[in-house]
Amino acid sequence: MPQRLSLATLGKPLPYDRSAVTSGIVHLGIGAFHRAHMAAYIDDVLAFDPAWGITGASLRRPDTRDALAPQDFLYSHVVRGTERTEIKVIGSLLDVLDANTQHDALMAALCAPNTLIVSLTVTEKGYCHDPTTGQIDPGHHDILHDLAHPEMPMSAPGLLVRAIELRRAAGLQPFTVLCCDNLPANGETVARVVTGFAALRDKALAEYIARHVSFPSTMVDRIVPATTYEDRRDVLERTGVEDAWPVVTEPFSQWVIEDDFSSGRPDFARVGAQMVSDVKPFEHMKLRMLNGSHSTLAYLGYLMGHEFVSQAIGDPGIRTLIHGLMTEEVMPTLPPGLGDVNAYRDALLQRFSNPALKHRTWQIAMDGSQKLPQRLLGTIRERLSHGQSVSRLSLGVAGWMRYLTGRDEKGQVIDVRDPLATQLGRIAEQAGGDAEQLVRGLLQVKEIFGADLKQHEAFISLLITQAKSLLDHGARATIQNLNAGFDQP
Ligand code: CS2
Repeated sequence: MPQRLSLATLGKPLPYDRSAVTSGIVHLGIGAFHRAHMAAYIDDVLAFDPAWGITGASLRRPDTRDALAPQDFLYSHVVRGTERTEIKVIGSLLDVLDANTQHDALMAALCAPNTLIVSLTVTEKGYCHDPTTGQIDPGHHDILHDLAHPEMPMSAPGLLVRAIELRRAAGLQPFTVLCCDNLPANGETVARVVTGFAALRDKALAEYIARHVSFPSTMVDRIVPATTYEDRRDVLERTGVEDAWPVVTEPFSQWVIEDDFSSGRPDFARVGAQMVSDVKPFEHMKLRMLNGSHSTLAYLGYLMGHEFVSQAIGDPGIRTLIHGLMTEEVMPTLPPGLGDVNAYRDALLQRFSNPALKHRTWQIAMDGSQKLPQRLLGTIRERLSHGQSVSRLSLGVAGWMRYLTGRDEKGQVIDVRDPLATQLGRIAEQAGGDAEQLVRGLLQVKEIFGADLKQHEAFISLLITQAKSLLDHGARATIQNLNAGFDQP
């Protein structure tokens, strides 16, 4: 029977004395991305500064805690390059709390004097906000709960506001709120959502937060597929110990952080993060180039039967489409000063092609209502306002609309996951396969498309043509037809 990963069974000791590490960070949303990205950077910090250990918290499910508690919260960080795999044990996670059953412990961690940073990866849907306005959604079920039970919040905004309120009452300095989610101007967005929620409770508290709490923006980038049973078996075969929840990722990692920390921070630059005064250019490039391409190839690739990103980008038609989307429709919208953007594009195509990463198109296709505004629609708006073409970008939107019909091109059911899945599915069902009804029905969803895009007849007409082609002829033919209309790269 193989031994379970733990401090006692560690093959190679950690590069620091784990018993000397104290918690300086509470992280909300202890998912695979955080454990592959920020927690790995912090693991490097601990080699020279033990004050920045992480206390993690799961807001939705206890499964991460259940998996890691028997392992002293250690886990395997598996980096799969095209040539080799490297495994490192990460020790920066000191505890994982289940917010639903350990609420008091979580509040105690948030209010601890040595907690100076609260970071978040709660995904786009975790902020209970309207993606087109960036404002808190006062009608969100979690917000309604937290307004009714301010001392027992369950949402990320509710937890942050309650902790800041208690820290203020105890005479403690506030922590810095460090958003690590794929949102535009993520620090400003979280500040708006948190002060918006506080204002619903107590305007003076909202003003205190606006005045005293730092919300630096960040750009985060690392591809992290969901961990599979095969990944667990691979770790056991390579290390000889059983790890209930390793994380798998790529060699590439990037973290750009605005240097605005009211209560101190680790030396992030020493472990490879970039400290800047303005993250926006980096975030613009990443959200539009990587994530816009990701969502486009995810929907169209899934419809064409490609389970993994590497298969989708390996399809010549999709590769030509994505190359053209980035080169002709995204890169011209990027600000100057970002270096060699052609090289950035080519590096993205290489990263997407990594066959060692089993990154499912279905995983990326999730939560499209929360992702499309910042990944595709912002770029579309900007180009439409200048009378520029958006045909590749709009095919990504049309692909998402076709995906929402819930049936793939073989007639098999698509498991559509989205906070608005019921509403979107109803619209798609009412459309009954009619492209115009599908497009016009979905464009009415204000949380996704705002009030402007449904007025743009040229864009609507293009979407209808593309959605009709996807429904009548399939994604492959539609992509071929689109690519044929352009000079090949
Ligand atoms: C992906 C992102 O699942 C998704 O929506 O597009 O998680 C992507 O892998 C990361 O942003 C890469 O940095």
